[in-house]
Amino acid sequence: MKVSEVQQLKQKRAQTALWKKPDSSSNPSKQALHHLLVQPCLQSKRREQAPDFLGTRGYARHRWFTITKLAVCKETVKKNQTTSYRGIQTTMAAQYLSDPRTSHGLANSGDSQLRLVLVGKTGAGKSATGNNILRKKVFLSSFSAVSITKHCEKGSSTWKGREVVVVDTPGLFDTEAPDAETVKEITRCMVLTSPGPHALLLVIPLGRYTPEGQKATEKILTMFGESAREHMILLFTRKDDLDDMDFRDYLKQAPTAIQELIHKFRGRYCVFNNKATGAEQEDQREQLLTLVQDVVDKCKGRYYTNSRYQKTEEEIQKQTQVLQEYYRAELERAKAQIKQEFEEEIRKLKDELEQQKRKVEMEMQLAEREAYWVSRQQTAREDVLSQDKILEIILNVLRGFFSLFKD
Ligand SMILES: Nc1nc2c(ncn2[C@@H]2O[C@H](COP(=O)(O)OP(=O)(O)OP(=O)(O)O)[C@@H](O)[C@H]2O)c(=O)[nH]1
Ligand SMILES: [Mg+2]
Repeated sequence: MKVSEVQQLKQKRAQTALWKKPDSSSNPSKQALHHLLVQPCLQSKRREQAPDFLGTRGYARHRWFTITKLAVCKETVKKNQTTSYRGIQTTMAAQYLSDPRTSHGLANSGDSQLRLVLVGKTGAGKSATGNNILRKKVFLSSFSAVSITKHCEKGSSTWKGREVVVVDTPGLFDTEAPDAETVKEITRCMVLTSPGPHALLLVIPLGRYTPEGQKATEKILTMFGESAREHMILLFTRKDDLDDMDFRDYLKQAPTAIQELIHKFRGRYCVFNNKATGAEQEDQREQLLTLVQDVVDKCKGRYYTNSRYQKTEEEIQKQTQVLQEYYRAELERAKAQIKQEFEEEIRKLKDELEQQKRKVEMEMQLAEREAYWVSRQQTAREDVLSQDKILEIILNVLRGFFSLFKD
C-alpha cells in the first residue's frame, strides 16, 4: 500500500470516529445548542443546501460534535479572559502590592495564603518543624554537627481552606557578617515569601539555648528590626526532652534568657515535639496555626514587609508582565499561523461543504490555542518564580543598598 493510500485510510478512520453518534442523554443542552448554532446555518444564504447539509446525517452529527466542542472551548476562553491580562494585573496588584508609604503589606481578601518563614540557629529543628507544619517530609532534617539545609526551600499545604506556605532557611544568622552566599539565601527567602511573610517563626531548641544560640537570636531580632516583632512567634522544639514536665513549670526554672524572650514576645510562643505522631502532632500543628491566625488578626491581616521586600515584589511583577506580554505575542503568532495555513487550504477547496468543515476546524484550533496561552498568562507569576534567573535579577536590584532586613 502506498503512503498516500495509508494516509487516506487514516483520515477516513478519523472521520468515522468523529461521526459517531453522540450520546444525547449526556448532553442536556443539545436542543439549545442546536437552536443557537445550527439553526443560523439553516437560515444563512446557503439555505438551499440545508436539506442536503443535514441530510448527510453523519456530517450533521460530526458538526454537532465539533460545534459542541467548539462552544465548550470558546466558553473556557471567555471564562479565562475575564481574569486574563488586565484582570490579572489588577488582581495581582491588589493582592500583592502594599502601600509603599507603610512598612506593612496590606492583605487583600483574595490573599488566602498564610506565608511562614522558619529562622534560627543551625540544628535548632527548623526543617523538622517545617515538615510537621506541612504534614509531609518536604525538608531534609537530620542529626548533624554541620548545617543540613543549604538553601531556602518552600513547601505548602492547606489549613482551614487556606494555603499554608512554609519557607525553610539554613542557619542564616550563625556567622558574624553575612557573606555573599548568606546574602543570596536571604534574597532567595524574600523571593519565596514575596510580598512578605505573615509570621516569622524563631526556632529555639529547649534545654540547648547556648550562648551562640542567644547571639543568633539577638542578631535575628536586630536584623529584622522592631517592625517585624509583631509578626514573630517563638517556637521551642524538643518538647519531648521535658518528659512529663509541664512547660510552665519548666519556665519557672528556665534560663533567664528564655524567660526574657517569652516576656519580649508577650507570650507569643509554641512548644513542639517534632518526634510526635498522631493526635499530639495534629494538636501542636493546630495550636501553632491558630497562633499564626491570631498574629495575622492582630496585624489586621497585614504581612511583614520592608523596602527590600517591596523592591523584590515590584521586580517580580515587572518580570511577570514581561512574560505575559511574551505569551500574548506567542498567541498572536500562533493564531496568525493557524489562519494562514487553513485559509490557504480553504482557498484551494472547491466543495463549499468541505470549506465549511475546515473553517470549523480552524475555529477549534484557534480557540484551543487561545485557551492555552490565556492560561499561561494567568500562571506567569509562578513561571517567573520557578526560574533561577529571577534570583540573579533581584540580587542585582538590591545590590548596593543591602543592609539585610532592617529598615
Ligand atoms: N527529640 C527531638 N529531636 C528533634 C526535635 N526537633 C528536631 N530534632 C532533631 O534535631 C536534629 C536537627 O533538626 P533539623 O530539623 O535538621 O534542624 P535544622 O534547624 O533544620 O538544621 P539546619 O538545616 O542544619 O540549619 C534532627 O536530628 C532532628 O530530628 C524535637 O522536637 N525533638
Ligand atoms: Mg534544616
